Amino acid sequence: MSRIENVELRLARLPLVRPFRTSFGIETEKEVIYVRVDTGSGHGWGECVAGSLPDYSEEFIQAAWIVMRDHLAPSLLGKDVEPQEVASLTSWVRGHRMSKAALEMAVLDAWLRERNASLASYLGADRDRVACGVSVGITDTTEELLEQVAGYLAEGYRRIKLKIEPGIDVERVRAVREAHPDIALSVDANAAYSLEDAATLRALDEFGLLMVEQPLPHDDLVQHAELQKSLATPICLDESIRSAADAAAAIGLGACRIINIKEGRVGGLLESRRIHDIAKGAGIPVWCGGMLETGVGRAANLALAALPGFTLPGDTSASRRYFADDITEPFELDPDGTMAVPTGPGLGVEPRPERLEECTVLVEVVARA
Ligand code: NPG
Repeated sequence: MSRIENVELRLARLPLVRPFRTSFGIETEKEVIYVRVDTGSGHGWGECVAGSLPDYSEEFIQAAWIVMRDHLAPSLLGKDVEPQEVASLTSWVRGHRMSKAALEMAVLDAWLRERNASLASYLGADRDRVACGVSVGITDTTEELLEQVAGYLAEGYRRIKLKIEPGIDVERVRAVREAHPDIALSVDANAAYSLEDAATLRALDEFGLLMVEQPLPHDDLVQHAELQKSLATPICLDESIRSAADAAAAIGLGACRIINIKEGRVGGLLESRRIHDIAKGAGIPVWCGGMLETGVGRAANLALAALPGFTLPGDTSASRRYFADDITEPFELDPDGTMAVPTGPGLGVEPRPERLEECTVLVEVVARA
């Protein structure tokens, strides 16, 4: 590819349609860093999924900004970088996977645009639409939850995932299951339980859930393996899987029967594909998670979710589930619960310039010395 001339970082804020509550806390607006790489002949965009607070992961916006500006971008500037080289050129920085992933996404976008190829075809997608699910935050009341679930089902979503936390779990799930006996239903604990809560988690077995996602701490595999032995419901790991090596270890230990892949959490789209390949080889279904991405990151998720091993609906919801006015043209759900995978070069979408300006609160450009 042509040399990387500069890397632009943009901090933006987009209001959320409704507050999103998980076992970590409540988010009312989406704060996001966009990364734009410019080469002599073109450009590419990436979206960094690091959150405002170091709660879901130790990564967070302010740290991501510094590590991209002072360490990662300078490692790429002035070089002809192939997408697969982003990981090796930045491997001297420990961790910071979400930041590395955002830069890799931008390089991939620019590189694919030069070749007039779509991200989905480059990754090896075998379909042009993907089945979509939706993640429902913790509500104040069961009535509110039932109302939201009914609304999403009416829109066509093919799988409902309920956020749970200790004390707001079994009865909530029972209420939703009774109202909708046949839907694909799952729960996500975001690491809020411990092995001592095994009885509560076992109580979920009677609801025929597709999976219970990340019940135990993020840095544990052994206890998940222990728990899985006594649960009928498949455990899906999210936070615990940060690399292809983690995925192989988790599968080997029997710590999960399903894996949620998020490109940011695992350091990029190429590592995501490696996890997909390992899981597929082991007969473990994967699906594409979401981190309240705006249109840029959503496009990348849709491309990934179109790979053959992604056999369960992902958290690849429509733009309007989160944003009244997304940064790109909005992604829309078909009434059959599927969404089209972008087919244009690279990510197939770009931030709309006026919307980007409106939402931007800070810009810094890291240029070649
Ligand atoms: O649809 O983008 C989405 C959100 C899906 O529930 C969702 N994401 O724990 O998986 C999660 C959760 C999350 C959101 C995690 C934001 C981290 C940040």
